[in-house]
Amino acid sequence: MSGRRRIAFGVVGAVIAAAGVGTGLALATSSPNSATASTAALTGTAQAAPPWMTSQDGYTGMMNRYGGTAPSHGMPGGMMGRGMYGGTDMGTVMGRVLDTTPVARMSAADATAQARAVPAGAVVDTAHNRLTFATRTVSLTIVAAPDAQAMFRFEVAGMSNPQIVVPTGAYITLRLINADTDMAHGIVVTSSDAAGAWMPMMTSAEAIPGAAIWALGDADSSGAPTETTVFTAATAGTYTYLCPVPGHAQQGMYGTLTVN
Ligand SMILES: [Cu+2]
Repeated sequence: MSGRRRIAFGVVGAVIAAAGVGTGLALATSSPNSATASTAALTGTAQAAPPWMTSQDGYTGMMNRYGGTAPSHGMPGGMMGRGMYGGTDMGTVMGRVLDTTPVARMSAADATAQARAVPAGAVVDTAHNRLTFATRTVSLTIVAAPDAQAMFRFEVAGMSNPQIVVPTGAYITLRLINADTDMAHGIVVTSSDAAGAWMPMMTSAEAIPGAAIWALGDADSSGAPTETTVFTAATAGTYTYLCPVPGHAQQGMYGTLTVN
């Protein structure tokens, strides 16, 4: 392993540690207050610690495999502050390693078709880049697009990062497909304005229980990784869906989920 790779994985270790701390703090501070009161009213499939934090196949496994213990001095500022295209993109590193995690996959052709398909019960408004569901049962497929198509974008019903509108109380089955061959992507529904943060995973728990698929590895010759989660949008409001991989939301990988 080159020195550069080792540095990259060291950074991943730091991110894991930081994300762990961040998540811990988020959980610890989730007692009722103005910021989280609405969350308490929401229902859905409870999700404990994100699997990547504990799974041997996830970030922890990545640390173990590469002998990484998190540097106590925190992030190398230069690397965390830039380098999106310099070979140190966190998604690139994560995608490669998460690629070893067994998940369901679909062909690239199917992933492309899913990115264009209009979900049942939904109306497409391309003029407003909006997808509106009239039904309370929502089956939503979101595709993290390959770079060639749209870098750092979610593709839904032929639109990029559309506003998604669902009725209050909608039971949402959310499927994420990572069609990107060289980057990990995930999706989290958050109530906060975290899209501009470098590491939204540190500061944002999912606003609706269950509304998170933290990361899927690279698409490869065996197909595009896909995972499904379910949650209920019980409380009206405006939420942000974003990719929690460091830097991706900041690069524009986010959109609005409106519950009304
Ligand atoms: Cu991403």
